[in-house]
Amino acid sequence: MRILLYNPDNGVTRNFMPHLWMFLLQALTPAGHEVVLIDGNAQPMDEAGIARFVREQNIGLVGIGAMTRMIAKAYRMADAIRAVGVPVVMGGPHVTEEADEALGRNGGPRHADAVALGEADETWPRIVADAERGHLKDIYAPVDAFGQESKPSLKEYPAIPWDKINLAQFNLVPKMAARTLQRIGDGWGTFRIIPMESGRGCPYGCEFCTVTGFFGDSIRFRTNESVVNELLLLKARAKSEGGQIAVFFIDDNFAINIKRTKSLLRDIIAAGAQVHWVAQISANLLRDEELVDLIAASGGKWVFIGMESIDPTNLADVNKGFNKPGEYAAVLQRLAARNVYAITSFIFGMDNDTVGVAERTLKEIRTWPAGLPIFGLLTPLPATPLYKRLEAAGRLTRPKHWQEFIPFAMAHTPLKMTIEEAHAEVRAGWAHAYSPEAMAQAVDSLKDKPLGYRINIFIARMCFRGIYFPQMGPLSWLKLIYQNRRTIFSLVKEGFAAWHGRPARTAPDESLETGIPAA
Ligand code: B12
Ligand code: SF4
Repeated sequence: MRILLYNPDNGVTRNFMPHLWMFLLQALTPAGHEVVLIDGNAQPMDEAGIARFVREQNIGLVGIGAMTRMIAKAYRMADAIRAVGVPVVMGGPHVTEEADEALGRNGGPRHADAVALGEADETWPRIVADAERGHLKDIYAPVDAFGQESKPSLKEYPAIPWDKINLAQFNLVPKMAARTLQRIGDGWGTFRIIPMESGRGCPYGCEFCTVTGFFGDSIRFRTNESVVNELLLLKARAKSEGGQIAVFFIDDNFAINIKRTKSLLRDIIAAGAQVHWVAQISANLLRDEELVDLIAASGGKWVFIGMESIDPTNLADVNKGFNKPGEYAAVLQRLAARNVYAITSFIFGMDNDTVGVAERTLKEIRTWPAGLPIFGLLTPLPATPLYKRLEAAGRLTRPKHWQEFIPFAMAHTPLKMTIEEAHAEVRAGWAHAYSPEAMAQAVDSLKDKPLGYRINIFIARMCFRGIYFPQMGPLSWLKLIYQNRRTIFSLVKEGFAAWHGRPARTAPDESLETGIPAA
């Protein structure tokens, strides 16, 4: 049977990284089936396009995975596929919490023939077998022989065949530049950000987060050996095709068990398996100097930190009191001292936020080493403690907000601001943090660093914004480039000066040790 695994885009912004679940389920598919992957972020498709694709390619089963904000599109695509007679199974965090919605059991239309609840590592082979026999069940739940929920152990993790998978759709280097760039340095003909997990689960239970409920509060890890082998495979592939690879460790808290993280990083270094990598680590775990040394030595370039707020009352409200705003600056300096930078994530519209929260936050950010700030709004995702609290208090204004995805729009009323004021704050956060002046300031604040690092920060800032903020199409890119022409010109000028051996701010031998351009 030919199986299509499809991940929809949200129709507004674009991710730069493919989704792990597709590669994982592909690797877990029993022999004898052919699996085709389409990520809507890389290959945008509409309903007619996907219906044509499944018919022309003789697809016998479609698997769709989606986050809450992509679910409306996922349902539309599923409807189009089912209309041409091909069964659809849906999985992922949203349908796990809203299975009745996907199955049309709550009064709405049915979108999926079957739903895979929770982690599907062990149920997927069963789903494929049932689909082949034409006997799909409505619901597949990960349970043991006694009907108890069972979480897959990651000790026997499948080897994802990165050396063989067709990754053409995930190359971030534009086609027309690939040939030329292949000859630069070790080769830049391809550049891909690859998702990889080393463990699952998070015990912290922040109120707005899906993870503790979905993956559980006990953490499961892969063996160091399996992670190292995967890195080596990826590294070899990049080398063989004259390209670059960076890895996003998608673990929710990569250093949740510091001892184990250190042992993994030491094994990566010992095996020469370093690639440039990004990971999510909470600020409280980055107090450990040895950990930060190992992060840098093992290829760590960017750390995503869920700072959420600079206000301790807000943090306590969402059960994230372990974040201490007073130590954010020290944590970021500790990272920057090793040339590791931070993606700092903030949420506005929290209950103690008042008008001006964006400017207060930006004022703090400007005192920190340059990084990639991101701003979102507090969003009640289905089944989270936050959703339940706001629902009980009658504060949800759009209880089924996912049925119509609107970027940067609240679904409840904050306590000390209006919804419109919260929207204005998030717009101000993005506008000021990524204005041409802020970009220039970020590059300039790194004047003691090699040119490569400054170029890296600049490119990362240009690209990263596009994951969260609409930045689609060549025109909006050209506009962005034009607005930032001064910074681009000064970086290029400095690069030429260094290249021609003229005195420049940067020593030539260190000038092109770039990190990854985007995460
Ligand atoms: C990496 C990541 C991202 C990446 C992009 C996604 C990517 N390319 O991988 C980035 C950093 C860009 C990102 C952004 C956002 N993310 Co995010 N992200 C993650 C993260 C950390 C890892 C995803 C992952 O690969 N997990 C590991 C795989 C193995 O798990 P999985 O995807 O759930 O798949 C398993 C099962 O769900 C199931 N399954 C999944 N799909 C399918 C499909 C089928 C057919 C079947 C059978 C089974 C199945 O089987 C898999 C194996 O067991 C998760 C948290 C997490 N730990 O999952 C959050 C998470 C998915 N993100 C989340 C959110 C909210 C966001 C943002 C909206 C944040 C924001 N406010 O801006 C943005 C949206 C971006 C956008 N473009 O719209 C939420 C989603 C909650 C929800 N209900 O939808 C999560 C769960 C985190 C959280 N705090 O709650 N994210
Ligand atoms: S630390 Fe991160 S992953 Fe863990 S519960 Fe909080 S937000 Fe979710």
